[in-house]
Formats: sequence, structure tokens, C-alpha cells
Amino acid sequence: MIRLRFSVAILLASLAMVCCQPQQQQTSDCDKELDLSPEKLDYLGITNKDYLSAASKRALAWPDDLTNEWFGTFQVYDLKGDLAYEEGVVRRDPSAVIKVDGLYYVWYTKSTGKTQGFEGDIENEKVFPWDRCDIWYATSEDGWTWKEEGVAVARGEKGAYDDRSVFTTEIMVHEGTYYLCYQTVKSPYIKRVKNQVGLAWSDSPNGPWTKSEEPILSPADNGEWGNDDPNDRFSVKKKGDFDSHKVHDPCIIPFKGKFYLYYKGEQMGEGFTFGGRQIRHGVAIADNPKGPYVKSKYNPISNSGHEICVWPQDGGIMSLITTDGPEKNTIQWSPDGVNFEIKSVIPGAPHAIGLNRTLDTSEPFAIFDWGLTHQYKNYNWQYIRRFKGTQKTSHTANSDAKAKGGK
Ligand code: AAL
Repeated sequence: MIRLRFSVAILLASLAMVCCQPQQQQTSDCDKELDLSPEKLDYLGITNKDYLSAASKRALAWPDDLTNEWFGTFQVYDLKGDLAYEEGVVRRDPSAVIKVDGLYYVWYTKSTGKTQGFEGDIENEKVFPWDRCDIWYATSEDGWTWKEEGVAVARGEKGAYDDRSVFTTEIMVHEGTYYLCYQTVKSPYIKRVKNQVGLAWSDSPNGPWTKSEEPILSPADNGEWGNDDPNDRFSVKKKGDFDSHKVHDPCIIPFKGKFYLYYKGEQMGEGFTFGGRQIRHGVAIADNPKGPYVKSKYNPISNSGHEICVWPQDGGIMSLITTDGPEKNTIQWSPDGVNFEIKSVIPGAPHAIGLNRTLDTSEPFAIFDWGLTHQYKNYNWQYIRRFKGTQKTSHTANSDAKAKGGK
């Protein structure tokens, strides 16, 4: 937690840090911008305004609109029925949950069989748990007990851009049409394979689904590998854009009359930053749900994150950033869908969240009332679970609670 706070403090105050070098004196132009009122100093508990540590300068530079409204905790529960844990089966990366004719629907990645990795016969074996997958779907009356309904979108014919695996899908409903966007891999599944994004649509959540003939999004084509080893993804002459290797975790949100396709980029020659893997998010925007999707010139739009978890909020777009990078475990908001600022740091948010799009999300944190996530039983088998998020805007020490007759 201390480490998280430290990371975020650095980032929140990065502007201030650029101009406020520690050796500068109190009288510099930059320091004049900080609020050094007695009230502010007292709130932050700063001992002496003439001797501000780097940390105190960062604290003074925190934006005033940072509230506790987006702070909270999460608990995760087992599902029942067909989505309960099943040995020998991979079910992971749940889509958002929607409700149609009184039934909740979710789509997810499904495969069977153990993962062998890249060492053996990659033509016939499974290199990742998400290799050799299809997109399945399930329905539920209460969001706890689920009935698996079957395949929604299957892998393509040999030679197609999606012939090896289709996985990590998201659902979007617009004007009576259902859209599933998802990751695609074409054989052979070498480590350097360039993952793309496909799209399928239907006039019913039960299908049948029509697939796009071509991917709707591809990696940037401006990196250069450093040698001829197809399984060496770290050796590069040039890394290229943040998404030069893979475009992942697609999620389309209708926003401001257009369609914003958020995605995770993976870069050729991926680095390791002071927050972990060098993973960032991008956005591509289209006038129509089926595209063409044009990548924003402002990409990347995050400097951290992993699976995409975005939703409309307060006239803008909110994003939960987890897993990788110096800003992991933060919630960020953007008025324009492109320029995101940190709103809170939250520990322990579930990974690969499938948000519940049926919730009234006008109140802060209400989006996390419940939704789906996945969990690793082990590297071979993953399963879908349900989370509950609880907003936490104040704290009470146990002894205080007892004194007030609480637990
Ligand atoms: C997920 C997603 C993508 C990755 C893998 C399967 O959680 O980030 O889909 O490729 O892990």
C-alpha cells in the first residue's frame, strides 16, 4: 500500500516535480503556485513550510478534487451452475454483463486441456490457457447460477486471421444490434505472433453471429525484431509504438456520437518499468460500430494497466487500471475519453472485470456493486467468479467502533 501511494504521489505531482526541483527555494515561481495556507499545511500535517520535503511538495500539488468517492474494497465469490469451477476447463475473461428479456448474459473465453507452452509442438499443442479457444456464452436469472448456452463465436477456418484462437471478448449493444469484439490469433502461435481484434454482430444475444472478414484493429507496423528467433519477443532493433506487437482486451463504448474502441497495447521488446511490465492502453475511434476504427494520435492514453475496464461516467469515461505499470490500482477519469487523470488509488481490485452494464451508475462506485471476474485455480485452469465492491469513504479503528457499541 505504501508503495502504491508512493507511485501515485509521484505521478499526481509529476507536473509539480518538473518545475519544483527539491533544491529550489521557497520563493521560486513554481512554489508560489502551491497553496501554503495555514489550513492546508495543518490538514497535511506539514511541520515547516520553509522546509518542504519532496513528498510534502507532491502532497501540496495533489488536485483538490481528489475525494474518497472512488475508494473501496472488493470481495469475490463462487458462481453456481455451469460457471462453477470445473477441472479440465478454462473459462476466463468475462465480458460485461447485460440483461435481455429478464436474463443476464455473459460471454467469455473457453477451452479445454492443459497448457504445454512454447517448448514443444506448437502446431498441435496449446501455448497459453487462451490458445485454441472459442467464445461461449451463458445466461442467468439472478447473476449467481448460470446456464452455459453454447458457442457464440468460433475460431475461423484454416488460413483465416482468427484460425488459431478467438478470446477475451466484450459486448456492446447499439440500436438493437449486439456487437462482440475480441482478440484473434492466426496460426502458428509463436511468441512473436501479432494479435489482432475481430468483431461479430447479431440482432439477438443468442446469435447467429456474423464475423468481420478482416480484423478491425491491428498492431502498429513500425517495430523491428532484433534477430530471427520467432520466440524471442524481447530482442528488437526498434520497439515501435506501444501497440507494435499486440492489440488486446478490446472494449467498444458509444461516446459523444462515435464509437470508442479501448484496447491494451503490447510492444515489441516490452520493457519493465518501476511499476512492472510496460503495458499501456490506447483508443481507436469510429463513426460506425463496424468501423473503420482510427487510432487516436494521442495514444497511448495510459502509462499502466492490463485488461480494459471502462465505463461512461459523469459525461466522460472512467477507467480502472490494474496489474501493470506505475499507476496500477488506480481509477482514472477523462472528460474526452482520451486524457485521463487519477481519481483514486484502490487496492485489490479484481482482474479481468466484466462490468455489470445493467446497474445505475450515477453514484460514484455504484458500477462496482457487482460484476464478474476471473481467477486462476492454477496456470491450467481458470474460472469465472462474481465480485462485490463496497465504497469506503471513511475509516474507523476497531477500538473506536467498539467504544461506539459497534463490532
Ligand atoms: C487476459 C487479457 C488477454 C491476454 C490474456 C488473454 O487477461 O489481458 O487475454 O492475452 O490475459
